[in-house]
Amino acid sequence: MDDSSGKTMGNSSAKTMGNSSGKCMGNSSVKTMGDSSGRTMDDLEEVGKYFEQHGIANLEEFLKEKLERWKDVEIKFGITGDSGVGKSTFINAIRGLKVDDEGAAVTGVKETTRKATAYSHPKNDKIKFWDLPGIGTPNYPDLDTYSKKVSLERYDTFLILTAGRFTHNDLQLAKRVKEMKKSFFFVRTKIDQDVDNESDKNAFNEEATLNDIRGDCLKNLKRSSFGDVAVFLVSNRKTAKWDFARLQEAILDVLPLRQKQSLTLSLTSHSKNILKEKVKLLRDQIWMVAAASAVVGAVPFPGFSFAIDAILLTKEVNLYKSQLGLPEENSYEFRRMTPENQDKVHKFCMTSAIQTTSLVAAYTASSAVEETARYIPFLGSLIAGSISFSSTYYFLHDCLNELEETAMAFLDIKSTRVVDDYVNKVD
Ligand SMILES: Nc1nc2c(ncn2[C@@H]2O[C@H](COP(=O)(O)OP(=O)(O)O)[C@@H](O)[C@H]2O)c(=O)[nH]1
Ligand SMILES: [Mg+2]
Repeated sequence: MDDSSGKTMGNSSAKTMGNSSGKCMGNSSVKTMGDSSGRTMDDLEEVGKYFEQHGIANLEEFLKEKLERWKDVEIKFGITGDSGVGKSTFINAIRGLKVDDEGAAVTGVKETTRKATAYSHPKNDKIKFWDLPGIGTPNYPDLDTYSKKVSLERYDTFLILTAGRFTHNDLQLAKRVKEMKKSFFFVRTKIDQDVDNESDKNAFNEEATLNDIRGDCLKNLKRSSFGDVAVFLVSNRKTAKWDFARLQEAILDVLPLRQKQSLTLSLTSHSKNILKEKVKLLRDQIWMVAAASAVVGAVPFPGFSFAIDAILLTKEVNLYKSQLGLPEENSYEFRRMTPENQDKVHKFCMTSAIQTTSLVAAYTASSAVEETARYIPFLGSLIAGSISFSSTYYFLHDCLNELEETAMAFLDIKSTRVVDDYVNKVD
C-alpha cells in the first residue's frame, strides 16, 4: 500500500471509531472518493474526436458501447486469513449474496490445505474475489512459497481477515504486499459475536467494547510496525452495522479511477456514501445517454417536436432504479415505502415509448440550454444544440435527483429496520 492510501484508511477510521451504524460513518470518504470530472473530460474529448472524424454516423453505437465499458474493467481481490475467520462469508456479503443463494461460496467448511478459489461478482463477472488459503496452512511453510503459490502479484488489493488477533504470518504477508506497492486492509470479522457476548454484562457499552477490540488489534499491529493503518471491524452477518460499508468505501478509494467506477456500479449500496458515489457516476454519464438518444432524433414522434430513443431512456431509468437499490413495483419492499416515495418510483415507470416521450416532453420548455451548450465543442451543435439533447439531459438529471432522494429515504428505512431488529434481539 502506498502512503496516501494508508492515510486515507487511517483518517477515516479514526473519525468513525466506535460508531455503530452506517448513519454515523462520516463524510470523509465522499471527499476522498475521487473526482470523476477528469474522466468526464477524457470521455468528452474521446467522443469529440470520434465525432470530428466520423460525423454523426454510428455515434449512437459508439456512445452505447462506451456506456457499457465499465463492465470490462477487471479487478482481482485477494481475500486471505486462516480457516474459519469468515472469508467465504465475507465474499458472499460483499457480493450481496446470502449463503443459500445460488452461486454463493460455501461457508463453514473445514479446510486446511486447499487451493485459491475465485468468485465472480454477480453483477459483473470481471470482478473476482479470490478466496486464498491462510498463510499459516501447512502447504506454505514460508512467505516466499506462499507468494509464489498463490501468485500474489496477480491481485489488485488484499483483504487480510481475522476473527481474533492477526497472526505473525498475516503481518508478514501485509509487509510483502506493501513492498509490492499494493493496497491491503486489515479486517476483524465476527464483531456481532463479540458484541453479543459482552451484552450480557451489566455494564455493557457497545462503544467501549468496540474500542477495546480496535485497541487490541492496533496494539497487535503496532508491534509489527503497522502503526498508522486502519482495522475494519465488521460483521458479515450485519453488513449495515459497524465498518462494513466504510470498508467498501475505503476499497473504492484505493482503486484506480476506472476500477473504482466499475466496482461502485457493481456494489450493493449499504451506505449513503456509496449511494452518492453511484449517483455521481450516473450523473456524469447523462450527457452520453442524451447524445446517443438525440442522434436517433431523425424521425419525430407524432405530436412532439423532438424525437428520442425511448428504449435507451427506459433502460437508463431502470438502471438508476436498480443501481440505487429501489425495489420493483409491487414487491414486498416496495409496499414498505411511504406512499410519497412509491409515487416517485411510479412516476418513472415507463412502459411504453409514448409514455417515455411524454415524460421527456415536459422538459422541452426548459430554458437552461446554456448548461448543455458546454457540450457543443465536443458534440457539435447538431446534437448538443438540439431540443432532444437538452430535454433528455434535463429529464435524466431530474429523474436521477428524485430517485436519489427516494433511495436515501429508503436506505434510512432499511438501516433503521436492521438496527431495530438488532436492538430487539439484544433486549
Ligand atoms: N457471527 C458471525 N459469524 C460469522 C461471520 N463471518 C463468518 N461467520 C461464520 O463463521 C463460520 C466460518 O465462516 P467461513 O466464511 O466459512 O470462514 P472461512 O473458512 O474463512 O471461509 C461460518 O459458520 C460462518 O457463518 C460474522 O461476521 N459473524
Ligand atoms: Mg471458506
